[in-house]
Amino acid sequence: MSGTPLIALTLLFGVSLASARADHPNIVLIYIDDMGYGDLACYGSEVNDTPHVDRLAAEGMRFTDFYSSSPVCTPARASLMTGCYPGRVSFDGFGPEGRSWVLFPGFAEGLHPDERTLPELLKEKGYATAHIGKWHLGDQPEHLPTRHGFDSYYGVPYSNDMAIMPRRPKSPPMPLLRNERVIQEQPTQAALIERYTVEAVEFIQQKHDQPFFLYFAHLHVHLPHYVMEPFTSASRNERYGAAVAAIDWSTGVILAELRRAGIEDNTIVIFTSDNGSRQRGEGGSNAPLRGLKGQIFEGGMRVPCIVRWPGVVPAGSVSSELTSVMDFYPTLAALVGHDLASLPKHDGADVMPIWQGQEGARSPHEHFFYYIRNELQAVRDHRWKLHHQVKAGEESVQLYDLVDDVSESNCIAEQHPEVVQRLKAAMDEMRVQLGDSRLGIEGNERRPCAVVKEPKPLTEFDPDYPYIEPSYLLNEAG
Ligand SMILES: [Ca+2]
Repeated sequence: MSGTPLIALTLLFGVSLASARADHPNIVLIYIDDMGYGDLACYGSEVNDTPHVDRLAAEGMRFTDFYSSSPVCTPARASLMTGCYPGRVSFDGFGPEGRSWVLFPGFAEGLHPDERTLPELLKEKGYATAHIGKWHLGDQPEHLPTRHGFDSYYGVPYSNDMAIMPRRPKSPPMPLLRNERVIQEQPTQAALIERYTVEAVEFIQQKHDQPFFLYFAHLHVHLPHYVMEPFTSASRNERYGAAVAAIDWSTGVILAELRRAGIEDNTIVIFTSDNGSRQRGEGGSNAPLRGLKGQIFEGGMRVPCIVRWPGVVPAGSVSSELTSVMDFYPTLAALVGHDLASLPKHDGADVMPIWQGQEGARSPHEHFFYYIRNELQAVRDHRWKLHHQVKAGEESVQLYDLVDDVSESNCIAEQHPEVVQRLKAAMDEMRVQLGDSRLGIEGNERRPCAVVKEPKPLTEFDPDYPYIEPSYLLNEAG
């Protein structure tokens, strides 16, 4: 008699523990810089070898219609942290008159302290949070990752071409930060992926018995391509293929570490890119999409995305639902128990039913909007994409059927005037919210970013300092 309640209690306790773990899985978000839609073997590349990332896709879900919020770095990363289109958090123009599209060393802007970032939301629910790699959301002390929800930071806070190089020999040397301290100036770039990966492994080893969020943002495959051996020798696609292989290796190390720690099944692994490839003869590919980094054709903004969560996300699945980088914020916030209505207004939506492969799960987004800085230039719904631009008073309209014409090669605007009108109206509604500088519309839902007075770069060129200037110092940028 007396044993029965004890067994029942144990079972009950066991069940609640199991569900608590499911509610607070670890999250590893691997974020690539400038990786194109066609750069992974599991997305059709025949020149890059990516066995570990391919395995991630085979064990999880691969998305065919996943978007970054911007075709360049800084705005995309602001969306990742806030779940918003860049304009909603005023991350769509920087520097004098907002003319720069991304942040440069010593710029004044950063995320506003009132924003509740993704790592802050996770931290509130007991997560250990670490950011490794490229931040690119402000290099002033007030703007660093440690001020926006990360317990720790290790990395270069912006792009890897913001460094001493032949064309800019007296630039601020590239800073490597530990939390908020510069621990090295102008590190050897080829070695950084290994240093970052070791840091990630150490974090997993230290935090494996509590929920953690690891945000690992690579410096590859942004130019310049400094890549370590043995990847350069083995590459079939020159230095670009080597950079992709290095990322794949690092991903394999992280997956192995999760397995060794026994937390593979209780960890969501996300792999995606901040924008499409430059695709200007450096080895990158957005195939079969049209367009490049910096453009609102699909190749600029539609990027690879893979989500693995064993037992929850169906293995080997493919989703063509429209999702975006902005969806991680509400999806993960809701998962750990936040009431989404209590969060600052955001543009992403909880897409967990899609991740779970629920029958009939559909994209919660009626539209997706494509911005160049604060200029709204295109919109898509589930089938159609309208480009609507005005240059020197001339209106340009293109309409494509993304289901039948993913490479945007056959404009059918004349055949579908009603679709053009409907999508134009959707753009006009969005302009009321987030503005459009080209049309002189301010936007009534824009929240300010933070701006510091008297900003300055974290480092300063010192002619007497023994910087590592290897003979292979490259002049590539972009
Ligand atoms: Ca980028």
